[in-house]
Amino acid sequence: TLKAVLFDVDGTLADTEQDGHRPAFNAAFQEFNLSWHWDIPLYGDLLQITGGKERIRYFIEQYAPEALNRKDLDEWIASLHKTKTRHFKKLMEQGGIPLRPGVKRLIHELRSKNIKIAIATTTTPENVAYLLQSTMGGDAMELFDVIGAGDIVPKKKPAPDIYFWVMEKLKLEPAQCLAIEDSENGLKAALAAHLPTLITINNYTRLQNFEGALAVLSDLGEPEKKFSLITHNPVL
Ligand code: XBP
Ligand code: MG
Repeated sequence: TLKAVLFDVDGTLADTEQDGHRPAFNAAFQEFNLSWHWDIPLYGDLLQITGGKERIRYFIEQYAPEALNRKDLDEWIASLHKTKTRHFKKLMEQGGIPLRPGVKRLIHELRSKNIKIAIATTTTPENVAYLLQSTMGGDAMELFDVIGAGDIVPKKKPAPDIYFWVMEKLKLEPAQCLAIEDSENGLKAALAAHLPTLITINNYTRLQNFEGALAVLSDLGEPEKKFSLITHNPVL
């Protein structure tokens, strides 16, 4: 029987990428007097690299290799990324990013049925707090039994490490859990951790490969707005 649901954050709980993380990166670049700008299509491409620091490094390698000569490259990326997190916080506090349909309802339904809820994400832990507090109020973090985020494991998604970390804290086996993800990288991580996984797509991820998912849904639905089933994998 189902004992826990493990939620991804970015793209799953809320559409944070396009109007949250992306402008936060751009604001940090401006603050550092860089002429870099990540537009919507470029950001879609950069999303194949999970983790903000990793994404900046990948961008430098592809588009701004002169920065590779910096002796302090690691520290510089870290401080650029810290600035990005500060801007992300500001954006979340302005409250511009709502939870996706059905997320709040599902969280409360699971809790009322004593099914544990957890978070497994590559995003910085503070970002999880900023999003949850701005959308569900000050105590929102306490709704979750385990929160696994950011650099707590060295290898980010698509590696399964964050899911293994969360399941160990929950003291549960994969077959007792359900993962909810929005992206191919997230699905790969969850499947590599042997987790049954449900996908809710968004604009950045709708054309990705979701082979192996239990089902691919438009969203988690609300009583008044039923979700639609995009594909169903009968093998699982
Ligand atoms: C989310 C990410 C994150 C965010 C930015 O992937 O890749 O990197 O884009 O967060 P997933 P940070 O939804 O698969 O966990 O800048 O804090 O890393
Ligand atoms: Mg995601």
